[in-house]
Amino acid sequence: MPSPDPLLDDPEISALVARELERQNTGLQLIASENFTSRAVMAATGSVLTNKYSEGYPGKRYYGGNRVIDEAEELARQRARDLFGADHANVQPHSGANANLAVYMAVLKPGDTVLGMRLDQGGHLTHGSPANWSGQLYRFVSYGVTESDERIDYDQVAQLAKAERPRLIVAGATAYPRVIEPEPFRRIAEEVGALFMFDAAHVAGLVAGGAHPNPVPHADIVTFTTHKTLRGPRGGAILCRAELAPAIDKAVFPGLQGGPLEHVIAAKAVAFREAMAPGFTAYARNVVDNARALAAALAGEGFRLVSGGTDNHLLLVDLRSFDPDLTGKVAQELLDEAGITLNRNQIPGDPRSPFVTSGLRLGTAAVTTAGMGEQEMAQIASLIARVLRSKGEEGAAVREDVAVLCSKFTPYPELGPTGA
Ligand code: DSN
Repeated sequence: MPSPDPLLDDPEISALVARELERQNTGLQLIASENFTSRAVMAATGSVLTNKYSEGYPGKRYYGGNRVIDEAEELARQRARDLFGADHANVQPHSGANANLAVYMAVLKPGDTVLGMRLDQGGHLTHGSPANWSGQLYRFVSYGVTESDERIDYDQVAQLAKAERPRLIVAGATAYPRVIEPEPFRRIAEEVGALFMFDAAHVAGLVAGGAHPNPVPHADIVTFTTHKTLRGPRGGAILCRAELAPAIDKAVFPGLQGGPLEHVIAAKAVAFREAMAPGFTAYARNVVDNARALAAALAGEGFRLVSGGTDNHLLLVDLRSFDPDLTGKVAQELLDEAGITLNRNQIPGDPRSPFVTSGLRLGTAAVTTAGMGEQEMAQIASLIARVLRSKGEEGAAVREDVAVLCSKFTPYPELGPTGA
């Protein structure tokens, strides 16, 4: 007799899922790249679509039996095109990193010059870090933020572009709290005859909800992930101009990946539909309003905000004004003990290593999905300050207060112990 919840047949994994559900329901999830998906997204991810091999694309597969899968993937592609107003969508990349690699494979030759934002200024590993294949295969030249206002130095981008004549200019970031304007990048790319790629991994949901400018009309290629502000399943996608579509598709498959994850692609389609619903505009606006409120409250507690605040879903905190000896690593660990989950992050010009850091990165996408508003942001700032001011002494007491706060904003109150 099968059990009502099949995962219970595996006691070890079901116990771990139950513990993770408890952690997500009872703690503050402030990792800027995370969110809580809908149950519909999770249902598609856990569906029979996981059983099918479907190398190729709708209408052109290498295995039989793909009539239904073709319809599901075509629906995902259509919804992605409609959501962002793009000519072409490839929804197969397993991740944002794969999406970026596929673009580089499609439009570059090894050794080609590319401009990208430096990791320690807010960029991403795949924007040319020497530790990543992007920095090893291609000749990345990095731009950063100005010292004065810690915002993207568009003059530096223009100067580097003129001097280096890159084949591709990459915009986008993982730890940059301000709007990234696509137009200046477009103009610079046109001036030097470069292609322009916008990595919208972090802000895709803000773009979909109308809270941030849409890069699609300006960029030749836009990559994004589906699981951050967009609130879909874990994965990546690529949008591009029609003439680049054959090269992009060829780079994703057979260039980089094998069988696509059609259950995840169906879940991406679900998320795209959810992002087209009227409520998503209010969600995107609330994410930004909450980030601003959290930034203001943290400033009130004595933390310095990199660039003075935020325009998007994330904030970067410079801990040194609060406590010159407190590192990002220690702060992250103390807050983790108190049920407040976030990540340490280098700040521009950070004297400490990426493993230690002087900063913290916080995001409001998940807590906003859970229903929190500006009042709760003020409470969160005060809880964070209590933990760090007491050097963890008050961690246990704060853990209890966090649980009380989260009990009013539980993301998955209706799920059973194994998440089914
Ligand atoms: N790991 C993601 C983030 O946290 O921003 C980027 O890949």
